[in-house]
Amino acid sequence: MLNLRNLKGISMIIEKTTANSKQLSFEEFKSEILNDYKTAVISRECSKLGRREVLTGKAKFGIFGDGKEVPQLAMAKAFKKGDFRSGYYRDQTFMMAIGKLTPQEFFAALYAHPDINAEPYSAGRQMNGHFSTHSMNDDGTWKNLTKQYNVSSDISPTASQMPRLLGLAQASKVYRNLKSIEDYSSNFSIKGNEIAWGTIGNASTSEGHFYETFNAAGVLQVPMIISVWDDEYGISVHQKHHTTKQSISEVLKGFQRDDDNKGFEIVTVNGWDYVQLIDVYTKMAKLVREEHTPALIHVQQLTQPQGHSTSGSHERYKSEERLVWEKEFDCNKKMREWILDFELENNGDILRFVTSEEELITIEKEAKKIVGKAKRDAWNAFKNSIKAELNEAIILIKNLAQKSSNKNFILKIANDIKSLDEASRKKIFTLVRKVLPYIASENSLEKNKFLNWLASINKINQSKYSSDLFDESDRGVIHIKEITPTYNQTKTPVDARIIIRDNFEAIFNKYPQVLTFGEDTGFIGDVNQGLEGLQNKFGDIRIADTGIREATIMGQGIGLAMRGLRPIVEIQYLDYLLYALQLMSDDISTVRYRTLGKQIAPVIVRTRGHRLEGIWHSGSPMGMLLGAIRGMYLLVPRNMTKAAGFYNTLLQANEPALVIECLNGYRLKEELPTNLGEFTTPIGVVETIKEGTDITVVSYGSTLRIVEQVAKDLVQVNINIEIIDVQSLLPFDLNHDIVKSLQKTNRLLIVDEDVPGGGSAYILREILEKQNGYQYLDSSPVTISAKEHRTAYGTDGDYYSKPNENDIFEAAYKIMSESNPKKFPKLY
Ligand SMILES: Cc1ncc(C[n+]2csc(CCOP(=O)(O)OP(=O)(O)O)c2C)c(N)n1
Ligand SMILES: [Mg+2]
Repeated sequence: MLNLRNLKGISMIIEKTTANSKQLSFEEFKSEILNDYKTAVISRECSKLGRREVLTGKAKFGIFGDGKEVPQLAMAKAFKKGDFRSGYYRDQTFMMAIGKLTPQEFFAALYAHPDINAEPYSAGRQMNGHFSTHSMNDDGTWKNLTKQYNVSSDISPTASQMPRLLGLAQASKVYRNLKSIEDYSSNFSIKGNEIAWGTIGNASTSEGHFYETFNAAGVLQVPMIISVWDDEYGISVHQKHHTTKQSISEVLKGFQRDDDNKGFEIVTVNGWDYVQLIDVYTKMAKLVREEHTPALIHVQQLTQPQGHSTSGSHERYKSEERLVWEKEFDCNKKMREWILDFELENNGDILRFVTSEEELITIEKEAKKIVGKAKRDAWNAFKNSIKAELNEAIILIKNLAQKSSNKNFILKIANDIKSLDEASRKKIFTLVRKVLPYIASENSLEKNKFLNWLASINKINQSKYSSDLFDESDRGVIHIKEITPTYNQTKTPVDARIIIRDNFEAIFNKYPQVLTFGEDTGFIGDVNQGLEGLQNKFGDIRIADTGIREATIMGQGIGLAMRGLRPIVEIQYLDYLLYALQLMSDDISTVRYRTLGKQIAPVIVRTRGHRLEGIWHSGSPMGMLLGAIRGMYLLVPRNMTKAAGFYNTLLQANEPALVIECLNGYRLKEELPTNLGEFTTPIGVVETIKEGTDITVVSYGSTLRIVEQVAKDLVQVNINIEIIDVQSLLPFDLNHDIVKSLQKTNRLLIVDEDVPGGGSAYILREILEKQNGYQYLDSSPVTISAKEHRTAYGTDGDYYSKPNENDIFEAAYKIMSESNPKKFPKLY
């Protein structure tokens, strides 16, 4: 038995290390401490060498975890399999401590090695320090996340890891409390015992995302522990410019739970105090895991021995005094001192971790060796993978040169390639492709060989940098077959919102993993009653109200989806999606891409927009969305049956999408289908809703109803338009049906209620450039859009702001008038 005397926290180390509650021998205890120290030293050595690799030009940029090692060792001890981390770029020591980052992987990331086996976080797509683990098997099925450590893929925008953290934590709550999901949950949760661990820098707590997440977590009471790594700076800017009272834990005191109110458990601890850290982390983890109370651990007095990143030096902005203090309070140094000073009395003996400093020096030397070798191995692996391409290129180009009248020019290129000393595909292929003009008019077997090789290597290499934006397998959502709605013989027109509602009811019965939440979503069943009565039927976990906080509503969706649930996130109006758009753009749209398909977040975002009357509640900012959310599908159903069909399609696959219902369509009448929950609207497929011969009119959403009306007026003047509903802006008309219509009509009019050059410009480019539509046009293509400003309020404001029936009629007429002025004399 050990006599622990007054060493607070040590008992916690022992408790953790002896999960089966057997007493830890001093030898085991000692080896754990020394092993931790070794991890800290290896991590530091990686940071130091990493910085050198950047400064000598072998890597582009480096951001490291030096100065944050010791608290991460403590966090790793409390982190269990099944848990999730959502953190930021400082966490390399944590990753090493849980066994998910080797020094070689550290350097592979620094060099941007585009091979998932060498760089398992993003296959070189993200800068170093952006970590992740693999949630998906290669066949698209989920791994058993309860049996592994889980790290949700990091992103660079500071604090953007916070909203997602809320969802990761909420998933435990759902899995613990939702009985109907028990059969489904085995890959994702064991009774909701998993903690979601957040990490964030002190300066980044100034972001709205942080405060919004904090408040929402307090409201929801989810198992979340946020660690703030506080080094008093955010790049060069001192705490006094970031945080009221210069202390985030001080500021957040009102969130502290007490006897009367639930809230947060908030603690502070010094980041160099290994013993205290372990004490705090172990206690907090126990509390949060058992009680689902969120916690904040404010880890203070951390340092940045090498400054913020490789982009600058902290000597420029830190005082001499601060720099001296940072040296003194370096957490690794403090841990080293603690190890050397440690003495424990045991039945009259004095137990120590080391007999002399030499033992630590040996560990430090060994760490240097390990890291040095890892660096060399990572560089060689990276370089060799490219070298093979370089060698192939030289052989092919030399052979080619022998058969070319431009032999000398081509041989010079081969020599230039040979003399490249750095591993860079850019450098190799920039030169390789310069051969092309020299051989353009020549023919030889060697030329064919070269061109074939170039085509195939281009394809392989392009995929290294571009694959996995969407699910490219046959499980992708675009492969879900259309099932048309079926109807009773007796027609039953209903308010269209009934179709949405009854279809959701079918969905909730069919999929136990589906849940929906948003502002006014739960109790009243959304502002348009598309979920009316469903909370009563399915409970307030699956159909829930939230606070007014779009970013964290989206974050809930992301985190829940990453843990196997299928959230339908409701954003009340399209106009307010902007609050959440950053996360759709930075997180949802990139997650599959940035992890090479190893993580997914198949969030379905449900919102409503387009056509009401006013600056807000009538927006249709498609150009903005098209630019921001490549990586999600963007679906614009013209009615509620189509919308319901999209939800049914999306739930059969694992990809994220935004569905925009028409705000003015809920009270219009539609037929109620009988195969609710089953019929599908195919994705990436347009629908011709009226055939015609004179002009192909392409539109989507609410404007279609106006176009359909105008079509009748145009018939009166002998103009017969064909109307195509795009339905799906991303992806766009995969079968190229629009160009088939153009082959018939030879004229194109695009009607869109986005600003000029927004959605309409996108549609035009798809048709003219991608579908080669320009070659079938007899008239100049025309786009009609809204005005450049937002929609003025009221009916007249709408008339003068958005494309109206006269605008559309006159635009169609003008196209015909220009080609046949006799038959269609000018209106104006
Ligand atoms: C939204 C956003 N704004 C700015 C940046 C640029 N940036 C990167 S790190 C950083 C400072 C972060 O400081 P802190 O949160 O204290 O973390 P530390 O680096 O000190 O650990 C800034 C401003 C960013 N990545 N994201
Ligand atoms: Mg900081």
